[in-house]
Amino acid sequence: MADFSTYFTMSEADAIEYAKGKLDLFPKGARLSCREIGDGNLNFVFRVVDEDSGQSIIIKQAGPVARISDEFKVSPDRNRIEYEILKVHNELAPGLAPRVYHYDPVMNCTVMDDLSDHVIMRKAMIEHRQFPLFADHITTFMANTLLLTSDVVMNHKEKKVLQGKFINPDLCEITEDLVYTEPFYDCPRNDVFPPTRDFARKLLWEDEKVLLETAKLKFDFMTHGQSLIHGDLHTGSIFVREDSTKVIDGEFAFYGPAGYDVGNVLANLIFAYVNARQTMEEGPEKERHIGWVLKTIEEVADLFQEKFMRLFHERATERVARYPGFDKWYLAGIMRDTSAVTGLELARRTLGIAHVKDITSIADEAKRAEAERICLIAAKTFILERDAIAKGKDYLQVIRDSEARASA
Ligand code: SR1
Ligand code: MG
Repeated sequence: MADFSTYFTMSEADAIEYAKGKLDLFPKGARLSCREIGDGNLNFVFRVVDEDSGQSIIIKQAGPVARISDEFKVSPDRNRIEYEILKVHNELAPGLAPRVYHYDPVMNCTVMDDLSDHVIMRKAMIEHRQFPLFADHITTFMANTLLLTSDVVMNHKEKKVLQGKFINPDLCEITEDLVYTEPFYDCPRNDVFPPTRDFARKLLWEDEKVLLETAKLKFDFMTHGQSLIHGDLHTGSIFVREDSTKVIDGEFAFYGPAGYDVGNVLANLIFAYVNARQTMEEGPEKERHIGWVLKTIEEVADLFQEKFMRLFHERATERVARYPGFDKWYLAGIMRDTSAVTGLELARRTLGIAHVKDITSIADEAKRAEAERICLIAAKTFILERDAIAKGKDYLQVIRDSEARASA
């Protein structure tokens, strides 16, 4: 039996032994079972269940390479980052992240709440389910975590110490490559749906204006240590239930532009919208569902700004941040980044290596091709027109305009 004193990639049986020998979360002699349930790009996720009481936990282990491809050699230190960010999220946004119990720097694993009574939001959105509290929950999460870790609120020396804990070179490199660079040229690693290739070439790859803006945005991402961001806040990193939202998978966390998180949420809601638009049968159910998704997009942009501003006025400690007009200037910068990142995420999930099921599961080829055109046209607008896009209604207008242009 392993004593877990040297790292190895665990099997389901090892995870049971680990829970019995290294954790104090189950009664002695409990009959434990385990299943590996990870379906993300990077890690192994073991669900360990006490067969008698039904009590369960998650053990998440980082392997030495990414699951999506062993081309990505990602430091297992990402597991420490995930543990640390879960503690921060529990403190700043209570109830909106799983509780975390244990971190093991040898086995590179973290133990947290099992959220099996929730469902991964991307999956639920593809099933066209609705979550009426989501916009409220996620905007509280983002306003709290992004403002309260910034220099507006935190003591600047303490912020720099926190920033030091979240230096995350390997995972930042993935984002720099996969989000900011590769989708904007004919990179061999891209996985482009054949009917989309020529369209992408003309719309994005051959447009020097677009390329220049993505270059500026990449340098912002690498140098603007504004807030402790989640760094990968797409709908695959969010568990939902009708009455509950939990943010998971914070291994990409680092000090970066606050708009990165908000833009990720908005772009992934747009993918959900496009999926419903292209796959649902015409009728009142479709109308209701897409109406809810569009309302959610609008509310995420607007509620985030309201809550951020309110919190800014309650919590700003930095003297100069309280000078009249600074609040609006600061938030306008975040919303400009939000628009740009919405565009980058739409483009990279369509053209790059890491796709989203909302689009790839559209079985009809012509409908998928149209979906991809909508996403790419919107992507370009969100990037180039980022100075003018901030309110919820601006997002809806871009979606409407992109739909009209995609089918023209
Ligand atoms: C190599 S990892 C590919 C993608 O999966 C993660 O969830 C991030 O979004 C990353 O870009
Ligand atoms: Mg992830």
